[in-house]
Amino acid sequence: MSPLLLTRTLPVDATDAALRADVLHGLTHRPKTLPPKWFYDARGSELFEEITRLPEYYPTRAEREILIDRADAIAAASGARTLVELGSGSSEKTRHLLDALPELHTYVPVDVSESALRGAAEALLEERPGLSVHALIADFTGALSLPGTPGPRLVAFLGGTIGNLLPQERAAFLASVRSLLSPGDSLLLGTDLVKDEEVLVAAYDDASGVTAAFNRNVLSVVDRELGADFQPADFEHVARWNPEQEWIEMRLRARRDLIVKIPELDLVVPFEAGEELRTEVSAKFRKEGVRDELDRAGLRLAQWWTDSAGRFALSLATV
Ligand code: AVJ
Repeated sequence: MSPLLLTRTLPVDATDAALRADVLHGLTHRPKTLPPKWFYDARGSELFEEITRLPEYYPTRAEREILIDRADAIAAASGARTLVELGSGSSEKTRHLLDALPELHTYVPVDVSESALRGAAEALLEERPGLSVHALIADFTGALSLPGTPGPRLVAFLGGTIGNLLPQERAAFLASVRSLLSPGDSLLLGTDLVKDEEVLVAAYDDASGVTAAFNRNVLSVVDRELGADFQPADFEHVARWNPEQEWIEMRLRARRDLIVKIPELDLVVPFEAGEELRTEVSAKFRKEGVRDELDRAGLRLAQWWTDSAGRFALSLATV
């Protein structure tokens, strides 16, 4: 079995510094915000896995359907010898792609979580002993540099996670992906699509309250990492459709007047009863919008596939 290569481009303390900066900035500006990347500690990642199995949360199943149906077309169109997966997590959905890419030489999973990378890579190497796996511990929203692996390269960014970036962040992200690609390389991008408000809101406010627990978990992360005294139960989960921006917003609404102390930041944060803290946007897309955003980053939409119910899309873009 070929060995697993692991490269860290993220300093060990980068996460801590970024969390401090994000919390300080987000809680001292109005409206208050926290970026969604801080949901995903061990508990948050478990809750997210639980979300993907909820009856209301269709995106994971819809994307899996497309990957299964189109794996051969993706393989043929990309001819990939290297698959790079940004935010790979458990690499579960990637199996379908890997299985359809017999010519694949190298898999490059990129994630901030070293434990997720090791677990996923070890499981994959058992199944595909000939595959070379070069895992990168890196933040895909920052500057990336990829190992020199054989082309063509296929860069996959699945799950609709691009929707968690704000429009300017999306533009910067796509431009940085573009800079990783040479002629013949491609990008496979998963995007959730605009649909009925009731369906969207239910997906982010499920009946069993798993998404509410996931949302409040960000407060537990700030408590643990920065010594804050948030009481998650003081906040109500809110999921709202923003029709102008065409995104779902998750918020946490203070149930009463509160004063939260964050000793590690020497910060005291007051909340008025009813005040809302925005914790996530999850943008929903249309084909024309995806095409435009790709164009502006110097990428060309070559293929557009949706699931049979038209809820989610996979785009294949080339340079
Ligand atoms: C990480 C993009 C897949 O925005 O749908 C799920 C995260 N947030 N429920 C999304 C999430 C609330 C999710 N993605």
